[in-house]
Amino acid sequence: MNLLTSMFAEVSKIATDDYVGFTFFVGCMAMMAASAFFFLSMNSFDRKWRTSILVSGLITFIAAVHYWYMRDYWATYAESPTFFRYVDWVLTVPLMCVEFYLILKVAGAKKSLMWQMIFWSVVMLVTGYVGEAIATTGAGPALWGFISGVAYFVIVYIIWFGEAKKLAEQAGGAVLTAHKTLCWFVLVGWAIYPIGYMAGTEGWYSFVGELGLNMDIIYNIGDAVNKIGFGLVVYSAAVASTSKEVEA
Ligand SMILES: *C/C=C(C)/C=C/C=C(C)/C=C/C1=C(C)CCCC1(C)C
Repeated sequence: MNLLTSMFAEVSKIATDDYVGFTFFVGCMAMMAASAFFFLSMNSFDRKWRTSILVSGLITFIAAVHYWYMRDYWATYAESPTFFRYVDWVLTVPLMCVEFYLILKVAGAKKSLMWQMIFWSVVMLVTGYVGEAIATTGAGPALWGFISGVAYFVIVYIIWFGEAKKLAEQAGGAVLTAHKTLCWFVLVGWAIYPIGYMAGTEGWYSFVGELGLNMDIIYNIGDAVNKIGFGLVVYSAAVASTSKEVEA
């Protein structure tokens, strides 16, 4: 009996209305399933696509491990696992920048493009973390969130109008289609995060939280959409370009 109770004590209950706990759980499963999918399908593609698919799998795999922790953290403390959240992002968002570079490599993308994007993504995340976890009072969150937003728009500019766009147009075909879709993911999908930030921090935008929106649920939805979605865009591009080569 003692053994049984101590065994069961390891597992915390999820209340039926604990939507944060629920989305952590489902997010974790979805990231694991997506990783298995990307890793196992990798070798059916042409060499030049394999690294891109591998990176898609790494992104969802890193997220799966973090979601495993975040789910437990939430279940134990009923608090937002801010630290794990940002460790996850600071690893996976730069990998998404690498993904842009990898698909544009056929058009001659330079490493400098990748490093530029990685730099701005790290600025975006570090300043976001400061606003969410360190400078959490007064004008802090709004100010740091604003700086983070500027870095975000620099990334949007590079891929929509800058060097990345020119390269995608030169490449054409499956690369251009994939690039365009990824651009929409960054403009619309990534914009989910600042909404979560506004819902969870204090500032002039407190009305967002008062609407009943929850930061963790919004972040969890954002992660599922963006990490799995990004990977699937790259996967479709690989499928499209591989089947074209078979026909030819
Ligand atoms: C897989 C994780 C991804 C794609 C995370 C993306 C995160 C962002 C685009 C976060 C952006 C933020 C702002 C633009 C302003 C407020 C602070 C942040 C960090 C939430």
